[in-house]
Amino acid sequence: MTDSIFSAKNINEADVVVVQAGYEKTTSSRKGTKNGPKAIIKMMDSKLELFDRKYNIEPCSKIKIAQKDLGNISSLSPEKALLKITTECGKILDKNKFVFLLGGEHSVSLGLLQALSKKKNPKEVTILHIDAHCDLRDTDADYNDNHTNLAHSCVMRRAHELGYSLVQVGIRTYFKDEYEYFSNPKNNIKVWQWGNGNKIPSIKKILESIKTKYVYISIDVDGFDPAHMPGTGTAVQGGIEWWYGLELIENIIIKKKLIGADIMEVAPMRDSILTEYGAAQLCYSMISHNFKDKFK
Ligand SMILES: [Mn+2]
Repeated sequence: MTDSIFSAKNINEADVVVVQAGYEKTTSSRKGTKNGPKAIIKMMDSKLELFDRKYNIEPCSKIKIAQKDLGNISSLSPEKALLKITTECGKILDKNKFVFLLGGEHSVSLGLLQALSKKKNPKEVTILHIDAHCDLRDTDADYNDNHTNLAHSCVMRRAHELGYSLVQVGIRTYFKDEYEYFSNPKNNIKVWQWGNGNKIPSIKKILESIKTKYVYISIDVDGFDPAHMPGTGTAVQGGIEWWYGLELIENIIIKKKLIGADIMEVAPMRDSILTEYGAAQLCYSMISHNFKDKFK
């Protein structure tokens, strides 16, 4: 048998479960996020080096990593898909496993965030949200006649309503109502914008803007520059540089307490594996940082 990052035979013996939720219903531009999780898992299983050049070890030999596919859920309504993802993530959390969720459109994140909210008070948790977009719409009615409040563009608004604090990084486009929402001091949302005259913030500054000990990291791959992550639905120029992004994520995981994470909106392209390969690297290195105490 060839070596694999997925070193746990089943969920019961795992430290981490990588959950595939290839849900796609409400995306507005280029389609294909339903194929994201499978493509990322394939990279982790067959293309990524097992060896980590920061820790000089094969992390998967020390961390038991399992994966679970929620199957074809794109035929479900947004409400039913959310219930399914919340329930399935909840079952894994009940076994005291770390859940790493792969989407799918960004609305998928809400399932894990809802499941986690039953284990830990969201008021004690900050979501570090990497994205080109705020995803703070109340509904998608401004661009969708068949509107819903569970669209991918609404996910952080729903998470904020659950009580989570928000620190957004890489933001470079938003709708008027989103601007008004995050600008309202009462909502207490920190938005680190890219472009529009803003200097790239130091990682120290971003860390200081996270006021809680517990953190959840939600990555929309379009937060990164499209040079690094081209395969996504709504790419925007001028995003987060690759090594900066990796260093930011590493620092947050090492200095805070990570309770869950996700990578969303990978929509594989015909002629480039760059996006799913990058997402696989991010996923594996985030798991490694989080469980680095096992390397001693
Ligand atoms: Mn986005």
